[in-house]
Amino acid sequence: MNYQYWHPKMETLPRADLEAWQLARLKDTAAYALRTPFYKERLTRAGIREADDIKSLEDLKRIPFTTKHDLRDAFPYGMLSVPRDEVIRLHASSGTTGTPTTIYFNREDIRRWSGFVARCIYGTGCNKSDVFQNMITYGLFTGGLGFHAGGEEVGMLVIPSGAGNTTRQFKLMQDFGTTVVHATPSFLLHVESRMKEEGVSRDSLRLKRAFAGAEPYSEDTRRRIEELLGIDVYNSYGLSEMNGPGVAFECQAKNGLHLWEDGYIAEIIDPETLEPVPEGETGELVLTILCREATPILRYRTRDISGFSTGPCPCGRTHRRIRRITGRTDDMLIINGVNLFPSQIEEVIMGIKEAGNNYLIVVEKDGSLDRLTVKTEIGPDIFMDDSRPLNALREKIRKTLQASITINPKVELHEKGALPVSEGKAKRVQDNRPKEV
Ligand code: DLL
Repeated sequence: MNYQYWHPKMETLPRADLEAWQLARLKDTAAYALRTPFYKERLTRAGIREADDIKSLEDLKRIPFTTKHDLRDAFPYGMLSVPRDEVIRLHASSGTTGTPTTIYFNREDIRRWSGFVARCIYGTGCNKSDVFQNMITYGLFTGGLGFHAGGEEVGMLVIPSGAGNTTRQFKLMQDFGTTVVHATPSFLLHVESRMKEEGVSRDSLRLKRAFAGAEPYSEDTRRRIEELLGIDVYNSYGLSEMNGPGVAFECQAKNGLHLWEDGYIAEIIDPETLEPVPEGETGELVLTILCREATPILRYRTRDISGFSTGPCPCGRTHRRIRRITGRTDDMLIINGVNLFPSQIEEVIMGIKEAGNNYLIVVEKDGSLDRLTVKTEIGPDIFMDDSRPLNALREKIRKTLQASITINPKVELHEKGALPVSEGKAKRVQDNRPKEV
């Protein structure tokens, strides 16, 4: 494989140099953080009154974690560390679960962010001859503008199609010969299942690659999208608190996501004890941003569950890789005392080829017990009026799920297109149990 690097020197920097870079950048970031009342108080209490009080990367551990709660408390301007006039953009989380969190960027911050996204895109083998259709939400969400800028930086022809409207997406793909798309994995699956109805054949498209992220998905889902569309799918990870996309990305070796350590310091902790887990073990990802002046965030608890991949990557990059994120610590369902992550269900469904591309997990109370129902669309080769294959599929899903999750779910099969589709992040779980107070 001929691996290509956007920033060859930085992407293959020896570890010692990378750590020296991180230390210098951590000091810069702390200097900006000390300008905000929130961090001034926190850092001073940790014995860091000025940036030079940080002598080594180990000193990071003296700084307390930052949580989503802290960012909300600081809304709207409490985390801003440069004069308002220097800020040229903001992005915000949707705020559907409470006060939104806002991140500010100055010109340099935007430039650096675009550079990281360009690095991700280029590392998958794209170049300026590509036509890139960005099928993700623009606006306050970082996925649209983040990838847009990265794509332009690489020099690709960027089509800012945004999410939704599959008919128009197909038209754009055909008119302009789109070679690369970016979307959530659930939207990619939806696009694929609409192809037949829209009379679009795979051969009428010139697609080669897709970037898929913004929500968890399994290796089986990746494989399904790759096989159905005949393309390469690359996993893309990021979060708005850390700019958005461009934090970690798969290279062409596709064995873990390189986390750009010149832009971020990553730690994996045990979410209960808050201590670091042994190297390679799974835990909660904690990130410190090193590439943003206007909103520095130190030791942010992402709630995302992952771990470092071990061993070097054949691509030659020195930046450590994290494993595919399986979910969030706050995603976990407890069904009659058994812990369950939605990703475990997804893995089973996507591994059964007769099952369709969409599913929904419903949890309800049945007396004092919890009841789990998994609603699944059927694949194109099965018909709702043909009861034998239908019953066989239902039983196959039920048995495989039971063996995997040790809970016996009810399985409901639905016609293709019957379950709700989201243009952005998929809402896979409906927990209808009364909330405990
Ligand atoms: O989703 C940024 C983004 C846009 C990433 C486009 C990739 C592509 P938020 O809306 O703040 O930002 O949501 C961040 O989404 O903490 C994870 O829980 C989840 N997430 C993002 N990427 C992945 C991924 C954007 N590849 C939250 N795998 C994160 C699993 C992901 N989960």
